[in-house]
Amino acid sequence: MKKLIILVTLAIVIMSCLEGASLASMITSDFEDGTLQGWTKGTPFFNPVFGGDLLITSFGNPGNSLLATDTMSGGGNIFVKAPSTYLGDLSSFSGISWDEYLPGNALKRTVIVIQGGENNTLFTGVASGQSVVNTGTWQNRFIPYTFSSTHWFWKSGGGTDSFEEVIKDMKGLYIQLDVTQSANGNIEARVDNIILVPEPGTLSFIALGGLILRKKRRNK
Ligand SMILES: [Ca+2]
Ligand SMILES: [Ca+2]
Repeated sequence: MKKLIILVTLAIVIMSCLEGASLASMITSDFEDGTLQGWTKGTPFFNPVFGGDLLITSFGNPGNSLLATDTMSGGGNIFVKAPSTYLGDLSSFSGISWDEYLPGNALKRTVIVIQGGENNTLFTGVASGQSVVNTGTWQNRFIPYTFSSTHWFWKSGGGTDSFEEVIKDMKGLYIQLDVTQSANGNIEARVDNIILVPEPGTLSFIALGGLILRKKRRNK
């Protein structure tokens, strides 16, 4: 009987941890509260010139989304910088996912830049299908947090940390939103549902935890 009590207590402790983990492991920005949710203007490069503005509009996927406008002739480095919840040791995450909506005059798609490691090394991340500009609909973009030569490009002039070192110690995540040639109030890319995607293993672990929890609640 004593053994059973210990086992049940242990199970409850593990399940409470799982409940916490499921909340902590889904880092998402959906802009539904009408704020930038910690995203700020910023560029990963030296002498940064941020030639635009960031707005929350009701044109989202669904609800609200983050929109960048170009306010400088010739355009600037219109990057949006992630809050700290997207940074740190990301080696246990599968990758980063976001939805983009491009204006009709877009010439390119959104890309990301990550910065990290001892030397603040920079890598540019490109999702699949970069050559095709899909306008008029929301499109999902995903980049894995494991190295592949089709997705990741070392930024010349940046540091010399390996890709793995950067992923283990990420200090900056930026999304490039300048997708058109024109400037001066021009509408650039919109983004929504920026998700730090957990490993499939973590997901099934969370799903299993959820199942156990539901069963526990039903049995109450
Ligand atoms: Ca939204
Ligand atoms: Ca532009």
